[in-house]
Amino acid sequence: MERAWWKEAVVYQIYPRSFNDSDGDGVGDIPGIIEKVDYLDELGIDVVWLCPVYDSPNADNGYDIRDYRSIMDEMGAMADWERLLEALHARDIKLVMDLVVNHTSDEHEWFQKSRREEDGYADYYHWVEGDPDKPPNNWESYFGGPAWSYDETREAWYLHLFDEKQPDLNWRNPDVREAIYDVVNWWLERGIDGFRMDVINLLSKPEGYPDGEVAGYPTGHEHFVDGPRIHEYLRGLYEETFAHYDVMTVGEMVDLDVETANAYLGADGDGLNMVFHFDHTFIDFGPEGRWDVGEWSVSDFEEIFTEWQTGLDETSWDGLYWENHDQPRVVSRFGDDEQYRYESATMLGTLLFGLRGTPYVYQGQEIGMTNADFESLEETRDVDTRRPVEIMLEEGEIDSYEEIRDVVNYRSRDNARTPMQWSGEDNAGFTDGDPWIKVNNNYTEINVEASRSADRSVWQYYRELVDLRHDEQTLVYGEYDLVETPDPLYAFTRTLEDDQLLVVLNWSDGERSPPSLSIENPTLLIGNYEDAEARLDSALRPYEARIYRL
Ligand code: TEU
Repeated sequence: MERAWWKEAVVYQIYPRSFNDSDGDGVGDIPGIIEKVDYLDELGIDVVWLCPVYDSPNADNGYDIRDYRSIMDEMGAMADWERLLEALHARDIKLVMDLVVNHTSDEHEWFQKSRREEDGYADYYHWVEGDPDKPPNNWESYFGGPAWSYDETREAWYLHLFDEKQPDLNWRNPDVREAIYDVVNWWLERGIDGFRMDVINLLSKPEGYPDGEVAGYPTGHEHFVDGPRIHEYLRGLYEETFAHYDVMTVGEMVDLDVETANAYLGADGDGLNMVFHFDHTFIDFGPEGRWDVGEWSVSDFEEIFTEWQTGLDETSWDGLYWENHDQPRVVSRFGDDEQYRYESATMLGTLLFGLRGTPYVYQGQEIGMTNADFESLEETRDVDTRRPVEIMLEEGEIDSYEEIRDVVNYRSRDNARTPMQWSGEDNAGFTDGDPWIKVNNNYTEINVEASRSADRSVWQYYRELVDLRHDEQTLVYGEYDLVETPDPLYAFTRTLEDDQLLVVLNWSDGERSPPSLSIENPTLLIGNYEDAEARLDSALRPYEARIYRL
Protein backbone atom coordinates (compact mmCIF):
# COMPACT_ATOMS: atom_id res chain seq x y z
CA MET A 1 0.00 0.00 0.00
CA GLU A 2 1.59 3.18 -1.17
CA ARG A 3 1.53 6.10 1.26
CA ALA A 4 0.13 9.48 0.26
CA TRP A 5 -0.79 12.73 2.01
CA TRP A 6 -4.39 12.50 0.84
CA LYS A 7 -4.74 9.07 2.41
CA GLU A 8 -3.62 10.45 5.76
CA ALA A 9 -5.79 13.55 5.56
CA VAL A 10 -9.09 14.39 7.21
CA VAL A 11 -11.22 16.47 4.85
CA TYR A 12 -13.78 19.06 5.93
CA GLN A 13 -16.50 19.97 3.45
CA ILE A 14 -17.81 23.53 3.26
CA TYR A 15 -21.11 24.41 1.63
CA PRO A 16 -20.32 28.12 1.35
CA ARG A 17 -23.89 29.33 1.02
CA SER A 18 -24.67 28.03 4.50
CA PHE A 19 -21.36 28.35 6.33
CA ASN A 20 -20.86 31.94 7.45
CA ASP A 21 -22.22 35.23 6.14
CA SER A 22 -19.87 38.20 6.61
CA ASP A 23 -21.92 40.95 4.92
CA GLY A 24 -25.46 40.44 6.11
CA ASP A 25 -27.09 39.48 2.81
CA GLY A 26 -28.19 36.17 4.29
CA VAL A 27 -25.89 34.12 2.07
CA GLY A 28 -22.61 32.66 3.28
CA ASP A 29 -19.51 34.00 1.55
CA ILE A 30 -15.77 33.61 1.17
CA PRO A 31 -14.80 36.36 3.65
CA GLY A 32 -17.10 34.49 6.06
CA ILE A 33 -15.03 31.34 5.59
CA ILE A 34 -11.84 33.32 6.17
CA GLU A 35 -13.23 34.40 9.54
CA LYS A 36 -13.52 30.71 10.45
CA VAL A 37 -10.16 29.47 9.28
CA ASP A 38 -8.87 29.37 12.85
CA TYR A 39 -11.88 27.30 13.80
CA LEU A 40 -10.95 24.76 11.12
CA ASP A 41 -7.38 24.78 12.31
CA GLU A 42 -8.48 24.05 15.86
CA LEU A 43 -10.58 21.14 14.69
CA GLY A 44 -7.34 19.86 13.17
CA ILE A 45 -8.54 19.01 9.69
CA ASP A 46 -6.04 18.86 6.81
CA VAL A 47 -8.06 19.66 3.71
CA VAL A 48 -11.07 21.80 2.90
CA TRP A 49 -13.34 20.75 0.06
CA LEU A 50 -15.16 23.87 -1.02
CA CYS A 51 -18.44 23.40 -2.88
CA PRO A 52 -18.89 25.61 -5.98
CA VAL A 53 -18.23 29.33 -5.55
CA TYR A 54 -18.09 30.09 -9.27
CA ASP A 55 -20.35 32.56 -11.02
CA SER A 56 -23.77 30.95 -11.25
CA PRO A 57 -27.46 31.84 -11.48
CA ASN A 58 -27.99 29.29 -8.69
CA ALA A 59 -30.66 27.06 -10.14
CA ASP A 60 -28.79 24.32 -8.24
CA ASN A 61 -26.77 26.44 -5.80
CA GLY A 62 -23.62 26.74 -7.85
CA TYR A 63 -23.74 23.32 -9.51
CA ASP A 64 -24.92 25.27 -12.55
CA ILE A 65 -21.82 27.23 -13.53
CA ARG A 66 -22.04 30.33 -15.71
CA ASP A 67 -18.34 31.12 -15.70
CA TYR A 68 -15.68 28.70 -14.48
CA ARG A 69 -13.14 31.45 -14.01
CA SER A 70 -14.93 33.91 -11.80
CA ILE A 71 -16.47 34.00 -8.35
CA MET A 72 -20.20 34.35 -7.69
CA ASP A 73 -20.98 37.94 -6.63
CA GLU A 74 -22.83 36.89 -3.47
CA MET A 75 -19.74 35.02 -2.30
CA GLY A 76 -17.14 37.69 -2.88
CA ALA A 77 -14.46 38.41 -5.43
CA MET A 78 -11.45 36.56 -6.80
CA ALA A 79 -9.27 38.56 -4.41
CA ASP A 80 -11.25 37.09 -1.50
CA TRP A 81 -10.75 33.62 -2.88
CA GLU A 82 -7.01 34.27 -3.10
CA ARG A 83 -6.98 35.43 0.52
CA LEU A 84 -8.80 32.26 1.50
CA LEU A 85 -6.25 30.06 -0.23
CA GLU A 86 -3.47 31.95 1.48
CA ALA A 87 -5.11 31.78 4.90
CA LEU A 88 -5.63 28.03 4.60
CA HIS A 89 -2.13 27.36 3.32
CA ALA A 90 -0.66 29.46 6.12
CA ARG A 91 -2.20 26.92 8.51
CA ASP A 92 -1.12 23.91 6.44
CA ILE A 93 -4.67 23.27 5.30
CA LYS A 94 -5.09 22.31 1.68
CA LEU A 95 -7.89 23.49 -0.59
CA VAL A 96 -9.85 21.22 -2.89
CA MET A 97 -12.32 22.82 -5.29
CA ASP A 98 -15.44 21.37 -6.89
CA LEU A 99 -15.25 20.43 -10.56
CA VAL A 100 -18.64 20.41 -12.27
CA VAL A 101 -18.05 19.47 -15.89
CA ASN A 102 -20.85 17.09 -16.76
CA HIS A 103 -22.96 20.19 -17.34
CA THR A 104 -22.85 23.97 -17.20
CA SER A 105 -25.53 26.56 -16.62
CA ASP A 106 -27.72 27.36 -19.62
CA GLU A 107 -26.46 30.90 -19.01
CA HIS A 108 -22.88 29.87 -19.71
CA GLU A 109 -21.48 31.63 -22.77
CA TRP A 110 -20.87 28.22 -24.39
CA PHE A 111 -24.53 27.31 -24.22
CA GLN A 112 -25.62 30.73 -25.44
CA LYS A 113 -23.35 30.31 -28.46
CA SER A 114 -24.37 26.70 -28.93
CA ARG A 115 -28.08 27.45 -29.04
CA ARG A 116 -27.34 30.04 -31.74
CA GLU A 117 -25.11 27.50 -33.51
CA GLU A 118 -22.21 29.92 -33.52
CA ASP A 119 -18.98 28.87 -35.14
CA GLY A 120 -17.26 26.13 -33.22
CA TYR A 121 -19.95 25.87 -30.53
CA ALA A 122 -22.82 24.08 -32.25
CA ASP A 123 -21.78 20.68 -30.87
CA TYR A 124 -20.81 21.75 -27.36
CA TYR A 125 -23.98 20.20 -25.92
CA HIS A 126 -26.25 17.27 -26.80
CA TRP A 127 -28.71 18.57 -29.39
CA VAL A 128 -31.33 16.53 -31.17
CA GLU A 129 -33.77 17.89 -33.73
CA GLY A 130 -37.33 16.66 -33.92
CA ASP A 131 -40.95 17.05 -32.98
CA PRO A 132 -41.22 19.74 -30.26
CA ASP A 133 -43.85 17.61 -28.53
CA LYS A 134 -41.84 14.42 -28.39
CA PRO A 135 -38.49 14.22 -26.60
CA PRO A 136 -35.78 12.21 -28.43
CA ASN A 137 -35.95 9.35 -25.93
CA ASN A 138 -37.34 8.32 -22.55
CA TRP A 139 -34.38 9.34 -20.39
CA GLU A 140 -35.27 10.99 -17.10
CA SER A 141 -33.57 13.70 -15.11
CA TYR A 142 -32.14 12.91 -11.66
CA PHE A 143 -34.35 15.71 -10.39
CA GLY A 144 -37.53 14.22 -11.91
CA GLY A 145 -39.26 14.66 -15.26
CA PRO A 146 -37.75 14.22 -18.72
CA ALA A 147 -34.01 14.71 -19.29
CA TRP A 148 -34.69 16.76 -22.43
CA SER A 149 -35.95 20.30 -22.91
CA TYR A 150 -36.90 21.95 -26.16
CA ASP A 151 -35.00 25.11 -27.00
CA GLU A 152 -37.06 27.59 -29.01
CA THR A 153 -34.00 29.46 -30.26
CA ARG A 154 -32.33 26.51 -31.89
CA GLU A 155 -35.56 24.61 -32.41
CA ALA A 156 -34.02 21.45 -31.05
CA TRP A 157 -33.94 19.36 -27.88
CA TYR A 158 -31.01 19.48 -25.48
CA LEU A 159 -30.08 16.94 -22.83
CA HIS A 160 -29.97 17.74 -19.12
CA LEU A 161 -29.53 14.89 -16.63
CA PHE A 162 -30.24 17.42 -13.86
CA ASP A 163 -32.25 20.64 -14.00
CA GLU A 164 -33.28 22.16 -17.33
CA LYS A 165 -30.90 24.99 -16.45
CA GLN A 166 -28.02 22.47 -16.38
CA PRO A 167 -27.45 21.33 -19.99
CA ASP A 168 -25.01 18.40 -20.34
CA LEU A 169 -21.75 19.11 -22.12
CA ASN A 170 -20.97 16.97 -25.14
CA TRP A 171 -17.72 15.22 -24.24
CA ARG A 172 -17.64 13.51 -27.63
CA ASN A 173 -16.54 16.89 -28.98
CA PRO A 174 -12.72 17.21 -28.63
CA ASP A 175 -13.09 21.01 -28.32
CA VAL A 176 -15.17 20.52 -25.19
CA ARG A 177 -12.52 18.26 -23.71
CA GLU A 178 -9.79 20.79 -24.49
CA ALA A 179 -11.85 23.62 -23.01
CA ILE A 180 -12.28 21.65 -19.79
CA TYR A 181 -8.56 20.80 -19.60
CA ASP A 182 -7.93 24.56 -19.81
CA VAL A 183 -10.32 25.28 -16.96
CA VAL A 184 -8.77 22.59 -14.77
CA ASN A 185 -5.20 23.70 -15.47
CA TRP A 186 -6.17 27.32 -14.89
CA TRP A 187 -7.21 26.46 -11.33
CA LEU A 188 -4.32 24.08 -10.72
CA GLU A 189 -1.97 26.88 -11.72
CA ARG A 190 -3.46 29.04 -9.00
CA GLY A 191 -2.16 26.62 -6.43
CA ILE A 192 -5.16 24.58 -5.37
CA ASP A 193 -4.65 21.08 -4.02
CA GLY A 194 -7.19 19.09 -5.93
CA PHE A 195 -10.71 18.61 -7.13
CA ARG A 196 -13.85 16.83 -6.09
CA MET A 197 -15.38 15.77 -9.39
CA ASP A 198 -19.14 16.09 -9.61
CA VAL A 199 -21.08 13.11 -11.08
CA ILE A 200 -17.97 12.32 -13.03
CA ASN A 201 -19.02 8.88 -14.28
CA LEU A 202 -21.89 10.44 -16.25
CA LEU A 203 -19.73 12.21 -18.83
CA SER A 204 -20.08 9.71 -21.66
CA LYS A 205 -23.37 9.40 -23.52
CA PRO A 206 -23.82 6.85 -26.30
CA GLU A 207 -24.36 7.85 -29.91
CA GLY A 208 -27.97 7.67 -31.02
CA TYR A 209 -29.34 8.12 -27.48
CA PRO A 210 -31.08 4.74 -27.16
CA ASP A 211 -34.14 4.46 -24.93
CA GLY A 212 -33.65 3.22 -21.40
CA GLU A 213 -35.00 -0.25 -20.81
CA VAL A 214 -33.90 -1.15 -17.32
CA ALA A 215 -36.08 -0.01 -14.47
CA GLY A 216 -34.26 2.20 -12.05
CA TYR A 217 -33.39 5.65 -11.07
CA PRO A 218 -33.53 7.43 -13.44
CA THR A 219 -34.69 5.83 -16.71
CA GLY A 220 -31.76 5.62 -19.14
CA HIS A 221 -29.11 5.19 -16.47
CA GLU A 222 -27.72 2.02 -18.06
CA HIS A 223 -26.70 4.19 -21.03
CA PHE A 224 -25.13 7.18 -19.33
CA VAL A 225 -23.74 5.80 -16.05
CA ASP A 226 -20.20 4.55 -16.83
CA GLY A 227 -20.97 5.29 -20.50
CA PRO A 228 -19.08 3.81 -23.47
CA ARG A 229 -16.13 6.25 -23.59
CA ILE A 230 -15.91 7.21 -19.92
CA HIS A 231 -12.45 5.73 -19.31
CA GLU A 232 -11.02 7.40 -22.38
CA TYR A 233 -12.36 10.79 -21.22
CA LEU A 234 -11.16 10.47 -17.63
CA ARG A 235 -7.78 9.10 -18.61
CA GLY A 236 -7.38 11.99 -21.07
CA LEU A 237 -8.36 14.53 -18.44
CA TYR A 238 -5.87 13.03 -16.00
CA GLU A 239 -3.00 13.02 -18.46
CA GLU A 240 -3.60 16.59 -19.57
CA THR A 241 -4.05 18.02 -16.09
CA PHE A 242 -3.75 16.25 -12.71
CA ALA A 243 -0.82 14.04 -13.71
CA HIS A 244 1.40 17.14 -13.69
CA TYR A 245 0.59 18.26 -10.15
CA ASP A 246 0.74 16.91 -6.62
CA VAL A 247 -3.00 17.12 -6.08
CA MET A 248 -5.82 14.87 -4.96
CA THR A 249 -8.93 13.94 -6.90
CA VAL A 250 -12.10 12.38 -5.62
CA GLY A 251 -14.72 11.30 -8.10
CA GLU A 252 -18.36 11.41 -7.12
CA MET A 253 -19.77 8.42 -8.97
CA VAL A 254 -23.40 7.47 -9.09
CA ASP A 255 -24.44 3.80 -9.03
CA LEU A 256 -20.87 2.69 -8.59
CA ASP A 257 -19.87 -0.85 -7.66
CA VAL A 258 -16.51 -1.97 -6.30
CA GLU A 259 -15.14 -3.54 -9.46
CA THR A 260 -15.97 -0.51 -11.55
CA ALA A 261 -14.33 1.67 -8.90
CA ASN A 262 -11.10 -0.28 -9.33
CA ALA A 263 -11.17 0.50 -13.05
CA TYR A 264 -11.35 4.24 -12.37
CA LEU A 265 -8.82 4.41 -9.56
CA GLY A 266 -5.04 4.50 -9.42
CA ALA A 267 -2.33 4.90 -12.00
CA ASP A 268 -3.39 1.61 -13.62
CA GLY A 269 -6.96 2.94 -13.91
CA ASP A 270 -7.90 6.46 -14.95
CA GLY A 271 -5.63 8.11 -12.40
CA LEU A 272 -8.31 9.16 -9.93
CA ASN A 273 -7.28 8.98 -6.29
CA MET A 274 -10.55 8.02 -4.64
CA VAL A 275 -14.27 7.78 -5.11
CA PHE A 276 -17.48 8.60 -3.34
CA HIS A 277 -19.95 5.79 -3.85
CA PHE A 278 -23.58 5.80 -2.76
CA ASP A 279 -24.28 2.23 -1.61
CA HIS A 280 -24.71 3.05 2.07
CA THR A 281 -26.97 6.00 1.26
CA PHE A 282 -29.61 3.75 -0.34
CA ILE A 283 -30.00 1.57 2.73
CA ASP A 284 -33.01 3.45 4.06
CA PHE A 285 -34.86 3.89 0.78
CA GLY A 286 -38.39 2.49 0.92
CA PRO A 287 -40.16 0.30 -1.63
CA GLU A 288 -41.21 3.48 -3.46
CA GLY A 289 -37.61 4.64 -3.68
CA ARG A 290 -36.06 7.82 -2.44
CA TRP A 291 -39.26 9.61 -1.38
CA ASP A 292 -40.13 6.76 0.89
CA VAL A 293 -38.41 5.61 4.06
CA GLY A 294 -37.50 1.96 4.49
CA GLU A 295 -36.25 -0.36 7.22
CA TRP A 296 -32.54 -0.99 7.63
CA SER A 297 -30.36 -3.07 9.88
CA VAL A 298 -26.80 -2.90 11.12
CA SER A 299 -25.90 -5.97 9.08
CA ASP A 300 -26.86 -4.08 5.89
CA PHE A 301 -24.12 -1.59 6.72
CA GLU A 302 -21.68 -4.34 7.70
CA GLU A 303 -22.21 -6.01 4.37
CA ILE A 304 -21.73 -2.89 2.28
CA PHE A 305 -18.75 -1.54 4.18
CA THR A 306 -17.07 -4.95 4.24
CA GLU A 307 -17.56 -5.32 0.51
CA TRP A 308 -15.90 -1.97 -0.16
CA GLN A 309 -13.19 -2.35 2.47
CA THR A 310 -12.08 -5.70 1.12
CA GLY A 311 -12.99 -5.32 -2.57
CA LEU A 312 -10.93 -2.27 -3.47
CA ASP A 313 -7.54 -3.30 -4.80
CA GLU A 314 -4.06 -2.15 -3.74
CA THR A 315 -4.07 0.96 -5.93
CA SER A 316 -7.62 2.02 -5.04
CA TRP A 317 -8.80 4.20 -2.18
CA ASP A 318 -12.17 5.07 -0.69
CA GLY A 319 -13.68 8.42 0.27
CA LEU A 320 -15.62 7.89 3.50
CA TYR A 321 -18.64 10.02 4.29
CA TRP A 322 -21.93 10.08 6.12
CA GLU A 323 -23.02 13.54 5.20
CA ASN A 324 -22.58 16.05 2.45
CA HIS A 325 -24.72 18.80 0.98
CA ASP A 326 -26.95 16.17 -0.69
CA GLN A 327 -27.55 13.90 2.29
CA PRO A 328 -29.65 14.43 5.39
CA ARG A 329 -28.00 14.68 8.81
CA VAL A 330 -26.63 11.32 9.87
CA VAL A 331 -27.51 11.57 13.56
CA SER A 332 -31.18 11.98 12.59
CA ARG A 333 -30.95 9.32 9.93
CA PHE A 334 -28.98 6.45 11.44
CA GLY A 335 -28.64 7.54 15.05
CA ASP A 336 -30.90 9.13 17.64
CA ASP A 337 -31.11 12.91 17.50
CA GLU A 338 -32.85 13.19 20.87
CA GLN A 339 -31.92 11.20 23.97
CA TYR A 340 -28.71 9.73 22.55
CA ARG A 341 -27.62 12.51 20.23
CA TYR A 342 -24.11 12.68 21.70
CA GLU A 343 -23.67 8.90 21.90
CA SER A 344 -24.99 8.11 18.44
CA ALA A 345 -23.25 11.03 16.68
CA THR A 346 -19.94 9.96 18.20
CA MET A 347 -20.55 6.27 17.48
CA LEU A 348 -21.15 7.11 13.81
CA GLY A 349 -18.03 9.29 13.86
CA THR A 350 -15.99 6.42 15.32
CA LEU A 351 -17.11 4.17 12.50
CA LEU A 352 -16.29 6.77 9.85
CA PHE A 353 -12.79 7.29 11.23
CA GLY A 354 -12.32 3.58 11.96
CA LEU A 355 -12.67 2.44 8.35
CA ARG A 356 -9.94 2.45 5.74
CA GLY A 357 -10.16 5.45 3.42
CA THR A 358 -10.12 9.21 3.77
CA PRO A 359 -12.81 10.54 6.14
CA TYR A 360 -14.86 13.55 5.05
CA VAL A 361 -16.63 15.60 7.69
CA TYR A 362 -19.44 17.84 6.47
CA GLN A 363 -19.95 21.22 8.15
CA GLY A 364 -22.06 20.83 11.28
CA GLN A 365 -21.49 17.09 11.53
CA GLU A 366 -18.75 17.82 14.07
CA ILE A 367 -21.33 19.31 16.43
CA GLY A 368 -24.04 16.74 15.71
CA MET A 369 -26.39 19.00 13.78
CA THR A 370 -29.76 17.39 13.07
CA ASN A 371 -32.42 17.40 10.37
CA ALA A 372 -34.82 20.34 10.34
CA ASP A 373 -38.57 20.70 10.02
CA PHE A 374 -39.81 22.18 6.75
CA GLU A 375 -43.37 23.12 7.57
CA SER A 376 -44.36 23.96 4.00
CA LEU A 377 -42.94 23.48 0.54
CA GLU A 378 -42.22 27.22 0.52
CA GLU A 379 -39.74 26.71 3.35
CA THR A 380 -37.69 24.32 1.24
CA ARG A 381 -35.14 25.68 -1.23
CA ASP A 382 -33.70 22.68 -3.04
CA VAL A 383 -34.67 22.08 -6.67
CA ASP A 384 -34.24 18.36 -5.97
CA THR A 385 -36.91 18.55 -3.25
CA ARG A 386 -39.33 21.02 -4.78
CA ARG A 387 -39.44 19.46 -8.20
CA PRO A 388 -40.07 15.85 -7.09
CA VAL A 389 -42.74 17.05 -4.65
CA GLU A 390 -44.38 19.23 -7.33
CA ILE A 391 -44.44 16.23 -9.66
CA MET A 392 -46.06 14.08 -6.95
CA LEU A 393 -48.70 16.80 -6.48
CA GLU A 394 -49.28 17.21 -10.22
CA GLU A 395 -49.60 13.48 -10.76
CA GLY A 396 -51.96 13.11 -7.83
CA GLU A 397 -49.63 10.77 -5.93
CA ILE A 398 -50.18 13.06 -2.96
CA ASP A 399 -52.91 15.61 -2.31
CA SER A 400 -50.95 18.01 -0.15
CA TYR A 401 -47.44 18.74 1.05
CA GLU A 402 -48.49 17.61 4.51
CA GLU A 403 -48.67 14.02 3.25
CA ILE A 404 -45.01 14.01 2.28
CA ARG A 405 -43.73 16.40 4.94
CA ASP A 406 -42.25 13.70 7.19
CA VAL A 407 -40.36 12.16 4.27
CA VAL A 408 -39.08 15.60 3.20
CA ASN A 409 -37.93 16.23 6.75
CA TYR A 410 -36.19 12.88 6.70
CA ARG A 411 -34.67 12.94 3.24
CA SER A 412 -34.42 16.43 1.75
CA ARG A 413 -31.02 17.79 0.81
CA ASP A 414 -32.11 21.00 2.53
CA ASN A 415 -31.52 19.27 5.87
CA ALA A 416 -27.82 19.59 5.23
CA ARG A 417 -28.15 23.12 3.94
CA THR A 418 -29.66 24.92 6.92
CA PRO A 419 -27.14 27.45 8.24
CA MET A 420 -24.17 26.34 10.27
CA GLN A 421 -25.04 26.81 13.95
CA TRP A 422 -22.23 28.86 15.41
CA SER A 423 -23.88 30.16 18.58
CA GLY A 424 -27.15 30.72 20.41
CA GLU A 425 -27.40 34.26 19.05
CA ASP A 426 -29.94 35.35 16.42
CA ASN A 427 -29.83 33.16 13.31
CA ALA A 428 -27.33 30.91 15.08
CA GLY A 429 -24.65 33.54 14.51
CA PHE A 430 -24.67 32.70 10.79
CA THR A 431 -25.89 36.08 9.53
CA ASP A 432 -27.03 39.52 10.67
CA GLY A 433 -29.58 39.54 7.85
CA ASP A 434 -32.33 37.18 6.74
CA PRO A 435 -30.88 33.75 6.05
CA TRP A 436 -31.56 32.37 2.56
CA ILE A 437 -32.90 29.18 4.14
CA LYS A 438 -34.40 28.68 7.58
CA VAL A 439 -32.18 28.10 10.58
CA ASN A 440 -32.87 24.87 12.44
CA ASN A 441 -34.98 25.66 15.53
CA ASN A 442 -32.60 23.80 17.82
CA TYR A 443 -29.69 26.25 17.37
CA THR A 444 -29.94 27.60 20.90
CA GLU A 445 -29.03 24.15 22.16
CA ILE A 446 -26.88 22.74 19.34
CA ASN A 447 -24.15 25.14 18.28
CA VAL A 448 -20.39 25.43 18.02
CA GLU A 449 -20.02 27.66 21.05
CA ALA A 450 -21.91 25.26 23.31
CA SER A 451 -20.21 22.18 21.86
CA ARG A 452 -16.75 23.67 22.33
CA SER A 453 -17.28 24.83 25.88
CA ALA A 454 -18.69 21.51 27.09
CA ASP A 455 -16.28 18.85 28.40
CA ARG A 456 -18.20 16.09 26.75
CA SER A 457 -19.53 16.99 23.34
CA VAL A 458 -19.64 15.84 19.76
CA TRP A 459 -17.11 18.55 18.88
CA GLN A 460 -14.63 17.42 21.54
CA TYR A 461 -14.95 13.86 20.34
CA TYR A 462 -14.42 14.69 16.67
CA ARG A 463 -11.41 16.73 17.74
CA GLU A 464 -10.01 13.58 19.37
CA LEU A 465 -10.88 11.42 16.37
CA VAL A 466 -8.89 13.75 14.12
CA ASP A 467 -5.89 13.47 16.44
CA LEU A 468 -6.18 9.72 16.62
CA ARG A 469 -6.27 9.46 12.87
CA HIS A 470 -3.08 11.51 12.68
CA ASP A 471 -1.34 9.43 15.34
CA GLU A 472 -2.32 5.95 14.24
CA GLN A 473 -1.03 4.88 10.85
CA THR A 474 -2.90 1.61 11.35
CA LEU A 475 -6.18 3.53 11.20
CA VAL A 476 -5.13 4.91 7.85
CA TYR A 477 -3.42 1.99 6.16
CA GLY A 478 -4.33 -1.08 8.20
CA GLU A 479 -6.19 -3.91 6.55
CA TYR A 480 -9.85 -4.35 7.48
CA ASP A 481 -11.27 -7.62 8.77
CA LEU A 482 -14.82 -8.07 9.90
CA VAL A 483 -15.31 -9.66 13.32
CA GLU A 484 -18.53 -11.67 13.38
CA THR A 485 -20.91 -10.26 16.00
CA PRO A 486 -24.68 -10.38 16.37
CA ASP A 487 -26.71 -7.31 15.33
CA PRO A 488 -26.74 -4.53 16.51
CA LEU A 489 -23.04 -4.89 17.28
CA TYR A 490 -20.51 -4.16 14.56
CA ALA A 491 -16.83 -4.94 15.07
CA PHE A 492 -13.76 -5.11 12.89
CA THR A 493 -10.01 -5.08 13.18
CA ARG A 494 -7.45 -2.97 11.35
CA THR A 495 -4.04 -4.54 10.95
CA LEU A 496 -0.78 -3.02 9.82
CA GLU A 497 2.24 -5.28 10.12
CA ASP A 498 2.27 -6.34 13.80
CA ASP A 499 -0.04 -3.60 15.01
CA GLN A 500 -3.72 -4.38 15.40
CA LEU A 501 -6.68 -2.21 16.37
CA LEU A 502 -10.21 -3.32 17.18
CA VAL A 503 -13.28 -1.16 16.57
CA VAL A 504 -16.42 -2.19 18.46
CA LEU A 505 -19.79 -0.48 18.14
CA ASN A 506 -23.20 -0.94 19.65
CA TRP A 507 -25.56 0.50 17.05
CA SER A 508 -28.67 0.63 19.20
CA ASP A 509 -30.30 2.45 22.06
CA GLY A 510 -30.19 -0.58 24.38
CA GLU A 511 -27.47 -2.19 26.44
CA ARG A 512 -25.79 -5.20 24.80
CA SER A 513 -23.47 -7.95 25.99
CA PRO A 514 -19.91 -7.54 24.79
CA PRO A 515 -18.74 -9.62 21.83
CA SER A 516 -17.15 -12.85 23.02
CA LEU A 517 -13.54 -12.51 21.97
CA SER A 518 -10.64 -14.30 23.59
CA ILE A 519 -8.48 -11.22 23.92
CA GLU A 520 -6.81 -10.07 27.12
CA ASN A 521 -7.02 -6.52 28.43
CA PRO A 522 -6.54 -4.40 25.35
CA THR A 523 -5.74 -0.69 25.68
CA LEU A 524 -8.59 1.67 24.99
CA LEU A 525 -7.57 4.34 22.46
CA ILE A 526 -10.86 6.16 22.27
CA GLY A 527 -14.40 5.63 23.50
CA ASN A 528 -17.54 7.71 23.74
CA TYR A 529 -18.18 6.67 27.36
CA GLU A 530 -14.88 7.42 28.95
CA ASP A 531 -14.70 5.48 32.15
CA ALA A 532 -13.31 2.31 33.65
CA GLU A 533 -16.31 0.33 32.39
CA ALA A 534 -15.10 0.51 28.83
CA ARG A 535 -13.42 -2.90 29.10
CA LEU A 536 -13.69 -5.33 26.28
CA ASP A 537 -15.65 -7.73 28.47
CA SER A 538 -18.09 -5.18 29.85
CA ALA A 539 -21.53 -4.55 28.42
CA LEU A 540 -21.87 -1.99 25.69
CA ARG A 541 -24.13 0.89 26.62
CA PRO A 542 -26.47 2.66 24.15
CA TYR A 543 -24.51 3.63 21.03
CA GLU A 544 -21.24 2.89 22.78
CA ALA A 545 -18.19 2.90 20.50
CA ARG A 546 -14.63 1.96 21.36
CA ILE A 547 -11.34 1.54 19.59
CA TYR A 548 -8.71 -0.66 21.28
CA ARG A 549 -5.14 -1.54 20.55
CA LEU A 550 -4.81 -5.30 20.81
O1 TEU B 1 -24.95 15.19 -7.02
C1 TEU B 1 -25.26 14.11 -7.82
C2 TEU B 1 -26.31 13.28 -7.32
O2 TEU B 1 -26.25 12.08 -7.47
C3 TEU B 1 -27.42 13.95 -6.59
O3 TEU B 1 -28.02 14.92 -7.36
C4 TEU B 1 -28.41 12.95 -6.19
O4 TEU B 1 -29.09 12.50 -7.31
C5 TEU B 1 -29.39 13.59 -5.27
O5 TEU B 1 -28.69 14.27 -4.29
C6 TEU B 1 -30.25 12.55 -4.64
O6 TEU B 1 -29.53 11.78 -3.74
C7 TEU B 1 -24.11 16.17 -7.50
C8 TEU B 1 -24.02 17.30 -6.51
O7 TEU B 1 -23.46 16.84 -5.32
C9 TEU B 1 -25.40 17.87 -6.32
O8 TEU B 1 -25.44 18.85 -5.32
C10 TEU B 1 -25.83 18.44 -7.64
O9 TEU B 1 -27.16 18.88 -7.55
C11 TEU B 1 -25.73 17.42 -8.77
O10 TEU B 1 -24.52 16.69 -8.75
C12 TEU B 1 -25.75 18.13 -10.10
O11 TEU B 1 -24.57 18.86 -10.28
